[in-house]
Amino acid sequence: MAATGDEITACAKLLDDARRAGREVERLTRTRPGLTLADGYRIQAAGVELRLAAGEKILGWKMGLTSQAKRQQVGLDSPICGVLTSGMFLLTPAETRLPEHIHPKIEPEVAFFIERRLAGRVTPEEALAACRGVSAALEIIDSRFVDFQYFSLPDVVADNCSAYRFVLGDTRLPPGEVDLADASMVMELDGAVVAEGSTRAISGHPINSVVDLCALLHSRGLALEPPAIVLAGAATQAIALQRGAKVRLSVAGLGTASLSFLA
Ligand code: OOG
Ligand code: MG
Repeated sequence: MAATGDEITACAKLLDDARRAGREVERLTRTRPGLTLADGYRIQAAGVELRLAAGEKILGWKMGLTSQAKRQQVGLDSPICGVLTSGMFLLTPAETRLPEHIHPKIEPEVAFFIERRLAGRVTPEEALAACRGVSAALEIIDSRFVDFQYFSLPDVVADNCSAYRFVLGDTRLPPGEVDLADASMVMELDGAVVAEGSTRAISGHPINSVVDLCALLHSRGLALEPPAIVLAGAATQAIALQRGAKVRLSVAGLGTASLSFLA
């Protein structure tokens, strides 16, 4: 049975308080086993409303679990989407103390800048045509749930797909000028390579993440409204991030994204 409006509001408030305090909470489905994926998206939307009420703006969407490596890492098997807001936004080179976090992890991604409305079933060509630019990106995820793993799809969706911060890279190119089919991605932590992959690992081709996002939005009666940043999802597993860490991602032909997590 779908959750009531009061339950949705209570769950959104619980997760928003946890996020703002940097405090982990039990996963929602522990005490509410009947929570559905649709409930998860309703809780996510209610959580975004709380961020808007606090003065943030919506910047776009993130896709999650678009690579096999990520799906295996968390034991879940379908792509999900969350909302990117202004409070999450960082530009390369990002230097930040990252206040109020729990157990952050970093992911190698690419970001698309969408400038035309995309609604319903779209082709990869239509998605590319709606895209003004693409850049390397890092995502810092920070699940609000105890132990990070072992959550269910309704839980992680309710928690806005663990969204915490994202860093846009130093170079933005028109998508026609980059070969995104199989560009190598190398992520270094304090100078050592910790994750290596290819843009191919992201939905077969990262633009397919935009196609899949449009389908997910359509199933909820929504469209991809411009201007929007879309994170395509991590190409590799997420790597734990400690205070003092320096991270650098380079994507072949597409520049770098970097972050110093100040101690
Ligand atoms: C869920 C978010 C996944 C990605 O890029 O696949 C994600 C999680 O792993 O906590 O952001
Ligand atoms: Mg991600």
